[in-house]
Amino acid sequence: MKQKNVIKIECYAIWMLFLFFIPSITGDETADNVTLDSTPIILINESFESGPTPVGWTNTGWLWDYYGSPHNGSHWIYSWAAGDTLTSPAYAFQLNTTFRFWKAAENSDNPMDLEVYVNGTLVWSEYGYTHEDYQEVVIDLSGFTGSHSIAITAMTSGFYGQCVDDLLLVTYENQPPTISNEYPVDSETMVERPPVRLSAQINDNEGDLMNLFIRWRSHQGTCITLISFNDVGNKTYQHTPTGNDWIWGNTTFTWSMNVTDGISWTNETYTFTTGGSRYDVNNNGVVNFQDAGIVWTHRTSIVPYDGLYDVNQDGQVNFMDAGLTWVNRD
Ligand SMILES: [Ca+2]
Ligand SMILES: [Ca+2]
Ligand SMILES: [Ca+2]
Ligand SMILES: [Ca+2]
Repeated sequence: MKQKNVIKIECYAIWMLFLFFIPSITGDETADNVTLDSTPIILINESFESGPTPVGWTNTGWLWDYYGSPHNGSHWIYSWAAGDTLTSPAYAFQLNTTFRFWKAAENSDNPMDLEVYVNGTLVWSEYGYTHEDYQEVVIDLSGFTGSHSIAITAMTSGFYGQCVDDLLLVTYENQPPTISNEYPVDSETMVERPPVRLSAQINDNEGDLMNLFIRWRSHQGTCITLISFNDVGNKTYQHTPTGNDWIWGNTTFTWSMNVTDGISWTNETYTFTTGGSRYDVNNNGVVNFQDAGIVWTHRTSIVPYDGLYDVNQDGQVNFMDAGLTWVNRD
């Protein structure tokens, strides 16, 4: 078995001086653009190194705790063949994900290559490095959100290999968007018909751009998107209802705001009930012979949506609807 260099006293002394005189370097630069109340989530840390290959990982060729000295702690991983690949299981990347590790070449006369992939995309590489001392690699993965695996591929030359130690994968908890100040206010009654708007304010604490869908449940019971907004910021957004779909009197409408910041969804469902009567089909505030006549006129309607005249909601417009309208006149 090959022997590694022992602790270098001079490096240790320099490091201690560095810490003593420049304490500000201990700040965590990964948190630069994270709001203060974001919670860090450690996905991979030292406990990963309890090897052999942890459950869920795929390992072709890397060895555990075999050659060389660890950077820190008691374990590390070691590659001595070209193309050894270590692949993590999928982790949920939220905000400002950062992957760090320390690497060292076993022998400065034998250049090493190292590559890091996220879901098969090369995100970092270094070719021909020869440093026998451990050096830290910090990879900003903030461009990745969702479920991803990380792969580390080593390419070594000759008999010597390379060590990787102290893997650290950190992400920050995302705060989902919020929805507030809906109009019409949830459960409101006597709402004018059609309502002047369906609106609500959306907000994302981290300032993430959002995709928003304003939807409703149609009279046929189908969920329909009324309008959508892509890559928008904190503001009030609205749909303006028009047409017969929105002027039934004394009817409860169900609608929703569905918003995502690309990581989390927030969904709110609201109802409101219109004022007036179902039989006031011309929406003029009274139910009289005119309404009954309009319903009768539409009894064989084949227009795409004739639900307005289907006052008994049985799926067709016929003499019964006209009769009911007449019976219910003011
Ligand atoms: Ca370690
Ligand atoms: Ca967010
Ligand atoms: Ca009327
Ligand atoms: Ca009917």
